[in-house]
Amino acid sequence: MSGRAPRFRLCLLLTRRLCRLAPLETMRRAVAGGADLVQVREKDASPRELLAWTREVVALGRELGVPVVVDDDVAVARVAGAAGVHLGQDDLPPEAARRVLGPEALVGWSTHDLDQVAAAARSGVVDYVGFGPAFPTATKGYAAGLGPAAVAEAVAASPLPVLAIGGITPENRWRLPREAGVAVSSALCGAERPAEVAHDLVEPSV
Ligand code: TZP
Ligand code: MG
Repeated sequence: MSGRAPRFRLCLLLTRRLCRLAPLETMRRAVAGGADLVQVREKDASPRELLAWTREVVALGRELGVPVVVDDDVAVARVAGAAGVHLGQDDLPPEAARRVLGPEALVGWSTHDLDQVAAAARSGVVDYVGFGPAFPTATKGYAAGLGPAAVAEAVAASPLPVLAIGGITPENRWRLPREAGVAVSSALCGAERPAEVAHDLVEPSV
């Protein structure tokens, strides 16, 4: 897929505890700066709380015209009317998520090596893959990243769009292939000016 425009250029991984501004304000500004996908990522919320919060994010997503996917939880994605779900390797298999959410839903799958990238393509039900960690990140406790070369290999091998993830900032974005979109949590959520950070992630200056 080298040279192809990424399906999504910037996914905001929205986690309330990491947000410097009010979380919905962070989302509003990140989308204004160029985020074109939002993932609700709340590892510690109860299902009930996650559902209530996801409904708020989905409502804002509709207002802003940006799709919202839910990390891990297919039931919450469906009940909240989200655009889809983002699955890890230990979550429900993507085929099951597709059956629950239907043909129009977005189904993303986290991958960490080329075998997993190939499996995502073979599944026939995955819309995009996350690939990482690209760089070390405290957000998920990775002391080391796979590195830009591994991301480039994944992009070259993947027939599906790739969102690189993990430790990505405006300063290191340029090291990743342009054909990959990026999924970013702390650099956006922790920002005082999320629109500017989003802009710099979408249009790296170098
Ligand atoms: N998967 C791999 S790294 C990561 C996830 C969810 C965390 C991304 O967060 P940050 O803060 O952008 O490194
Ligand atoms: Mg997960």
